[in-house]
This record gives sequence, structure tokens and C-alpha cells, in this order.
Amino acid sequence: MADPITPEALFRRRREFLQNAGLLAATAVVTGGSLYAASGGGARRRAETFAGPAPQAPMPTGPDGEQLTSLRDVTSYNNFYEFGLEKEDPAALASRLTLRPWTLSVEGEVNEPRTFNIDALTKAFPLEDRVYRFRCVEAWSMVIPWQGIALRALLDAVKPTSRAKYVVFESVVRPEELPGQKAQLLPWPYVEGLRLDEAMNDLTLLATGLYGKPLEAQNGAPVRLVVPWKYGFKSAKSLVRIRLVEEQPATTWNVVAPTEYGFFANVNPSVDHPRWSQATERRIGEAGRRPTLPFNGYGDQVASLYRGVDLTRFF
Ligand SMILES: Nc1nc2c(c(=O)[nH]1)N[C@H]1C(S)=C(S)[C@@H](COP(=O)(O)O)O[C@H]1N2
Ligand SMILES: [Mo]
Repeated sequence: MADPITPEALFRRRREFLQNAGLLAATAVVTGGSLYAASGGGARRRAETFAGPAPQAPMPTGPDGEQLTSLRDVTSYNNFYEFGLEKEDPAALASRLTLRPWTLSVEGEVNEPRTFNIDALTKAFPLEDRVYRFRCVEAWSMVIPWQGIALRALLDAVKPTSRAKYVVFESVVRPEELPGQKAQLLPWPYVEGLRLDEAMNDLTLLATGLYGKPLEAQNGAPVRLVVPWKYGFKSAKSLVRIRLVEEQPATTWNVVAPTEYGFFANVNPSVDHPRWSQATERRIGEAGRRPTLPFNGYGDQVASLYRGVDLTRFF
């Protein structure tokens, strides 16, 4: 059966085109994943892509050849409490959030604070493709092809002072547009934080798109954090402010339930949530369960950040 012309199908074909043209090799190396390289690259797949739809073409794959989660699942099964508590609420109510104009300020312990118009941000820094596993603390997971800028590029540009030790991420506050804020489901704004070295890690992304399209509001448009070795709640959505600070910041879920959600929130199959096991996960779109990997499978790139840290105590 031919692909329907959906953004997902177009994305897939664009990837195939780039692969066939040999243009994705650099991406595969930069991301450290076997993502597109693992699928065999362009060598095996030929220009038949252009003769028409390529029904047998495999989806671009995630780390270790894992299938991408469908665009439909990625955009309709969401956590975004500003819109409500149910997984369907963000997609259903997304159109209420006004996405332009939008600015993102970067301030605090920096020598050159800046406020970016969102459209200027994506022109000021190289746009990167990153396919990452995404693991929610609720023990479900996805594999998502993001586009965005390396957070490190942005932080380097504002020149952190020597006092900067942590980075704080603040989501938008607009109770008139966000029913979960009006209902005070959580203390707002939604705030998350990283240690500066975590923020500077090559994996850490400020995502502005997925599947080759600008983010939709339910996924945190126009810009959200993605930290693939940490539980999903660290990936704060619809950011308006990034602040560099000296002390570890108070972060939303850690304040609401400190025994359940630690500041680090590294994916760790051997530290259970008080109310459920973290040993396995349900990959959305798959039957059965998968084992959860330490650091969500990114230990090679990030385990060294926690040398000497008791990850059971600092969960
Ligand atoms: N501002 C804000 N950011 C947020 C959340 C939220 O409720 N508000 N939920 C978090 C949680 S728990 C998860 S699992 C991810 C979900 O991202 P996704 O819906 O794009 O998969 O967003 C995170 N970022
Ligand atoms: Mo989550």
C-alpha cells in the first residue's frame, strides 16, 4: 500500500532522500546514536525512492534500530498539565495557546543576557536532527525524531559567569489560554532545572520541531527542553525563560512530591518509583514491555557526569 501523504510519510521520504544522497552521515555521528547509520544508510537503498512511493522502505530508526513512535502517537498522547490531566487534553486544547509572537530570554549568571524572538533563535544556531528514546516516569516510552538546537550552543553564546552552576527552565504562564493553570493543577510556572554540566552535555537539546515540522503546542511549541537520559518531566515545554543560577533550583515535581520525583531524575531501572517499578516500560505502539535501560541507554555519554554520586539517594 502506498504511503498516504502525511507529514510522517513526507518526513520519512525526506530522510530517505538525504540518506541516499549521503547527507545524513554527519548527523548519525554527531548524535552518537546508530540512528540512521544503523538502518544501513543509503548504500542498500537506491534511487527507486524517486520512482514513486517506497512501500517497503523501513522507517528511519532510533537507537539500536528501534522503530520511531508514530507521529500520531507522539502528538496525541501527551503530558502537559497546563492543558489538563488527561493524555488527550493537550492535543484537544492545543489551539488555545498563542504561539506568536514568542520570546525566549536567557538571563541570570551570564555576561551577555539575551532575549530571542523564537524565529530568530532557530536562525542563530545550527538546527540539528536527533532521534532519541523518551522515557516518562510513568513507565511508558517513545522514540522521537526531534529537530532543535544544542542547548550548549545557546549557553556558550550568553557566556556563563563563573558563578553559574545550574540552569533553570521556565514554561509559559497564561491562565487565560491554559485551563490547567486556571484550575491551579500545579504551582505555575512549570519549572525544571539541570546542573550546568548536564545542560552542556552534547545530548541536551532545545527542540523546536519533530518529524521535520515545527512543534505543535501539545509537544511544547515553540521550544521545549529534551534531556533523553532523564525522565520526561525534566523536559519542560513551551519555554519563555532560561536562567543560570548559583544554587540548585526548586523544580515543580520535586517540590510537589519530593519522595517520588528527585532533582536528577536520571532514568534508572534499579530505583523504583514509590508506587511502581521502573524496571520495565511500555513502548507506545508496541505490545508487551521492554526492559528499561540505565540512563535510558545513554550511559556511555552521561554516566561520567555522576561519578561518585549515590544514584539511589540522589534519584
Ligand atoms: N510545561 C510543562 N512541561 C512538561 C510537562 C508539563 O506538564 N508541563 N510534562 C512533562 C512530562 S511528565 C512529560 S512525560 C513530557 C511529555 O512530553 P510529550 O507530551 O511531548 O511526549 O513533558 C514534560 N514537560
Ligand atoms: Mo512524564
